[in-house]
Amino acid sequence: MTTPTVRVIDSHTEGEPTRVVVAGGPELGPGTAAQRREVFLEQFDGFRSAVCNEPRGFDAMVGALLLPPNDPRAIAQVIFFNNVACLGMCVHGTIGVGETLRHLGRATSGRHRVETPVGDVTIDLRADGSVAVENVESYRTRRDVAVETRFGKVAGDVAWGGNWFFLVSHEQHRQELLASRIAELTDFTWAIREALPRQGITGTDGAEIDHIELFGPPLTAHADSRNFVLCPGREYDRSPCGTGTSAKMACLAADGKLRDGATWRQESILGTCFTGSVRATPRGVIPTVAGRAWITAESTLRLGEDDPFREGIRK
Ligand code: PYC
Repeated sequence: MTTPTVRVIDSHTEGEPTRVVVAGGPELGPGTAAQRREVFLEQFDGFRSAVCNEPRGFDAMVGALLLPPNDPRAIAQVIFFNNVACLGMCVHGTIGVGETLRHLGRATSGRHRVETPVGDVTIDLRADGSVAVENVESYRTRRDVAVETRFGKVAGDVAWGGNWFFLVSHEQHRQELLASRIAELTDFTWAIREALPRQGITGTDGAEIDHIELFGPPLTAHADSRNFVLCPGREYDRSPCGTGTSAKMACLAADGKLRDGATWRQESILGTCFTGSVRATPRGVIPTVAGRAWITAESTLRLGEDDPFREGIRK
């Protein structure tokens, strides 16, 4: 019997890894990205875990299943997933997908539509090597909500940027955002993450807030802000988190602190940067976030039938 194989292209976007599945992924049938994600969640969780988790991946890996689009005007459909679940949208991952399509010769410079489970986005493959993503509409739903944690009371905003975020300013958290403090920052943000559902603080329709974002002053001269972002699987985002940057810009715009077309430079905990801007909508903003991705590997994963960790090491 031949061993099932999966062809992947790995990249990192400003430090955060993306593994694009280009062949050997599951057959999800016809449909929109949201419909196919339901099938993926119900029937192929082992595949998700095999691609992201050890021994083939590691906890920070974000997978992107590349699918044919539902609407032929789009270049591709993508479902994003990580070590524990599926994501709604993923901007760093979309930048990685854009760079992968360019690397494969499947996309030329310029703008292309990409279907995701939370709506269509547009990628712009730029001549300078960067990729800009016009993300889904982003907006704040709650401002200055207090949550009681084992570190004390912390107030933050709830906003959608393609995933749900709880955003906390430096005045509120008082943490030093240094790469040498990733363990402490993870512990602090995980305490917020656990406290939110206990205190009934959710996104729209009871949606779980599964990303926590702390802000502070930038360490580099060109940036406007630095962040630390905790992702759903208890890993931190090595990039400035594009959906998190979208949520942040939606909050700034709602406070009258970011006007249409002005530039926002968001620095990550590793010092890498995304450049963003917004266009106002009646509910919030349409954000554009740009950064660079670098291809790191082209590999074939083998999912041996007799491999005890065929579906990865699940926690
Ligand atoms: O860039 O949107 C993002 C993202 C979400 C989770 C990890 N990165």
